[in-house]
Amino acid sequence: MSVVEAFRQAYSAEPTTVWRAPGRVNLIGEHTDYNDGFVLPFAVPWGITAALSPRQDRTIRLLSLQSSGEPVVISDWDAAQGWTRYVVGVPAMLGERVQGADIAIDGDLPAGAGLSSSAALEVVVGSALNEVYGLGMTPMEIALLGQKAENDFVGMPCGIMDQAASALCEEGRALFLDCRSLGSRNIPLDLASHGLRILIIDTGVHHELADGQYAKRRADCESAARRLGVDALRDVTDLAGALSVLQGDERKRVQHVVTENHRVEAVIGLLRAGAIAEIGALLNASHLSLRDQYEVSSPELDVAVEAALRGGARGARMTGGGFGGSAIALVAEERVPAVQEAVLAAYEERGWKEPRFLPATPAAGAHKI
Ligand code: GAF
Repeated sequence: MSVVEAFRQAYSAEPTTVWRAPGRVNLIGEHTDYNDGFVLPFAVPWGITAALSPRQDRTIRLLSLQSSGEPVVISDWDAAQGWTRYVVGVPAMLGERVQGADIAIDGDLPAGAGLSSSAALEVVVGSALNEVYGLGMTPMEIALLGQKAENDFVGMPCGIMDQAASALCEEGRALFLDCRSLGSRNIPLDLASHGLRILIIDTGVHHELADGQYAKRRADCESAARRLGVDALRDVTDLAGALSVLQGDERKRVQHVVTENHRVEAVIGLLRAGAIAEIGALLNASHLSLRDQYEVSSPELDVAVEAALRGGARGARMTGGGFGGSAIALVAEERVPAVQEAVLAAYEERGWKEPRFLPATPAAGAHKI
């Protein structure tokens, strides 16, 4: 059943609008967004579709095609439970500018793959509310609203990357975002004409503790910035000098963030030069830095990356927050079967659950359908 049919059946009315917002993978620029740095995500072909009508009271009725039964009726927004908080958090952050809504949602993002279903949910709801309540928000303002819902309502201290990717990406392009100025450019990423593919390797694993670890990494960065007397790690220009006054975790986090920002800029330079295949070494360096300096990888991600490279990938790295989720591998078309076989064999050897492979083609950001 389509989301519009589900809406009609549940609420006996036509929806006022229907929007779709995608998930994302991040090509490079990991754990840099909340350090005012650079990121380069692109939207994936999977996402969340929402049919929505405004209501005259402050009630949200919410139906998901992925959970059976009747719509959930939420009148006390603060008391919303579980995944519904990602939805309700959005109108909650808009205060008196909105009333309630009847919503039906349908998602085709692979669950638990770390492809930002939460950001897609926030952005799709924000986009639809923006239209029906005539709020006049730009896509970046919708992204910031989604981030605020996640930070202040859900309680996850994420940066802006995922919501910005979901709101601003364009088909066939990656989004180069300066997370301080919020200036962005859509950079062509024409993999097919170079005979390349980006393969998502979904490890199917999500380690507990991840959320606390994310907050801890962010706190490490903020305390290191204070110690260095800079507003954010983006401002560290003398890496050797910074490392000489830092110790332990702060030292490692700074090493990652500063070098990762340079890697994003280097990838941008190569993409502009039409040298996509050459970004592989930078993807590899990013992974090692996330594994050894930022300490957010996992055995499943490391094995996926190492096996992909053994199978002939041009580069590979974990993508997203880490501690499980997905890795990406840049692979020449003809090497795709060999890369998949190498990863499958490595997982089988360890008795791990089979990973899933998904081809990632850069897709469009949020749009009305
Ligand atoms: C998660 C967060 F939500 C993003 O803001 C970003 O920090 C990412 O981890 C790491 O780059 O997806």
